[in-house]
Amino acid sequence: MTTTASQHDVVIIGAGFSGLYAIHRLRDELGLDVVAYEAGNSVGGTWYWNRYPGARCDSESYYYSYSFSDELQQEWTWSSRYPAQPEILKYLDHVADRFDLRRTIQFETKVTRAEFIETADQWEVETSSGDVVRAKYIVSAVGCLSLRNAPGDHFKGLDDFEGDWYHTGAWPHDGVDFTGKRVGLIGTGSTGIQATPVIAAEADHLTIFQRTANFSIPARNAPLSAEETAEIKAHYDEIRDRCRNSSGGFPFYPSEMNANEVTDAERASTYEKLWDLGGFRFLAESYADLTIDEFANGTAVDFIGRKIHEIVKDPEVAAELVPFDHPYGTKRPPIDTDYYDTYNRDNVKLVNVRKAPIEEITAKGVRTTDAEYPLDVIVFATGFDAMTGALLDIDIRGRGGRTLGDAWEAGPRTYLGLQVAGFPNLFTITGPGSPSVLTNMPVAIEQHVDWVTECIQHMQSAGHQTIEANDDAQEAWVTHVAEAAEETLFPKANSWYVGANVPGKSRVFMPYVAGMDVYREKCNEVVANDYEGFEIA
Ligand code: NA7
Repeated sequence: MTTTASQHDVVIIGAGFSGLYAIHRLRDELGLDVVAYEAGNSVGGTWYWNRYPGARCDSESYYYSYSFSDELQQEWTWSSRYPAQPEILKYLDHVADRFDLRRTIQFETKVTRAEFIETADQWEVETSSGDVVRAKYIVSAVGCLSLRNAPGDHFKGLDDFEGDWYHTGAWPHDGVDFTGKRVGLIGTGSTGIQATPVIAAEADHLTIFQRTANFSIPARNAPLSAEETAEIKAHYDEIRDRCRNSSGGFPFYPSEMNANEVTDAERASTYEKLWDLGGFRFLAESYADLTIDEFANGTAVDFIGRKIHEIVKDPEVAAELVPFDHPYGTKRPPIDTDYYDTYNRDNVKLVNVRKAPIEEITAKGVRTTDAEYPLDVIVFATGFDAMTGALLDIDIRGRGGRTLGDAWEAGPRTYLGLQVAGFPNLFTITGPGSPSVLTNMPVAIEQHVDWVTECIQHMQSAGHQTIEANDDAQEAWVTHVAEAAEETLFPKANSWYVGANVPGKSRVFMPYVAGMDVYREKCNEVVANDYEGFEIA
C-alpha cells in the first residue's frame, strides 16, 4: 500500500440513514475531516436499492424519520401513514441537500479493504476506485440488510434462464413492466408480501413460490390529513420521547397484561381491534408475553390463522398460507396491503416449495420436484445476508492483521454492537449485538451515532489515540445477548435474525432482544463509568 494516502479524521462507509446522520454530526458538529463512501450513485441506502413494486416502510412515517432537527421535522410533510419507497428516498435526498452532506460523499465507490496500521494507530482504507486513504476512525454505516442473498448461490441454472430476473434489493431504476408477463416470485418475507399484490395487479399471471408461510398483519395505509399532520407536528417532542424511551423505538403503548390473564373473548376482541388498527401495534400492544410464552403466542397464531381462512376463499390455499413452523413475531413480522386477498385472484397461484422444493431454474422457468412453471420474469425476494454480510464483504483487518471474518468465524462478537475487540477505532452503527433490526431503525441509528459522536469527541478532546472493546467485556456482552434471546421464543425460528437464510452461516441470534430502553441505559452507564469495557490509549 502507498504511504502517500490522503489523511482524514473519519471514514464513513455508507450514505443511508446512518451514514448521513453520522456525516452531519461528525463533520458539522465536531468539525472533523470526514470522507464517506457510498456504493450507490446517490444517498438513501436501503431506500436507494429497494425500489421493487410495493416497497414501503412498515413503520409509520412520522416516527420512521430523524428526530435530531426540529426544523427538519416541522418543514417535512409526509403524505401517508406508511410512505412508499420514492417518498422516503425523496426525504433522504432532502436531508442530504438541507444539511449539505453530498460534498462529503464519494458515490459509486465501495470500500474494499480496511487495515489497522498499528505503528500509526490509523486505518488505511482502500476503495473500488483505487483510492487509498488514512483515517483515525472508521464508522461503518453499511446497513443491516444490504448484502443481497444472491439467487445464484441458491438456485442452479439461473444463467440458462431465457427470461428476465431481478432481485428486489437491486431493482432497476426505471422499473419493470410486467404487463402481459408470466411472473414468478420467490420469497414470502416482508418484501415478497409487499410486492405480491402490486405485481399481481399488473402481470398476466403471478406464481408465488413459498418456502415458509408468514404471519402478515394489514398495514391499513391511508393518507395523512392536514389535521393529522398538524397534530403530529405539534406533538413531536412527546412522540420522540416516547420512541427513545420505549423498548422497540415506537411511540406505542405496550400492554402490560399477559395473554393468560384475560378471557378468550377479551383476547379475541383485543386482537380484532389491533387487526383493524393495523401494523406493528398488533405485536406491540396486544400482550406483554407474546414473544416469550408459548401459550400467549399460540393465541395470536390461532387468531391470524383464522383471519387467513376468512380472507382466502380457497380453503386449500388458505391452509398453505397459515404458518406452522415458527411462533408469531419470531421472524420479522410483515405488514401488508391486500396480501392474503390477492390469492383470491384468478391470475395468482401459490406453490408450496417446502413440500416440493425448487430443483433448478430452467431456460423456460422454475422447476420444482413435481412440476415446471413456465415464466417470462423471475423476481427473487430472497432477502439479505443480514447484519454481518455487508461488513464481512469488506476485507477488514484489525490488530495483528486479523481479519473480521476470522474474529467472527463462529458468529459475530461485539461489545454493545458498537465495537469489536482487536479492531480499535472502528465503530459499527446498529451492529450485531445491538437492538438494531428489532426496533424502529431511525431511533436505533440516532442513538448509535450520538453515542459514537460523544465518544469521538471525548477521544479528541482528551488527546487519546485509540479506543477498543476489551476481550472480557466483549465475551460478557456476547453471552448476555445470547442469554437474553434464550429467554424468548425468537431462537425457535429459522430466521435471518439467526442467519438461517444463508447456507453455512453460523447460527447465532444477532440482535439484542432486551429492548432499546434497557440498551440505551447500558450504553449511557458505560460512558458514565469512563467507557467501562473499552481500553483507551
Ligand atoms: P426475508 O425476510 O429474508 O425473506 C426472504 C424470503 O425468501 C423468505 O420467504 C425465504 O424463505 C425465501 N427464500 C430465501 N431463500 C430461498 C430459497 N432458496 N428457496 C425458496 N425460498 C427462499 O427477506 P425480505 O427481503 O422479505 O425482508 C428483509 C427485511 O427487509 C425485512 O425483514 C424488513 O426488515 C425489511 P424462508 O423464510 O427462509 O424459508
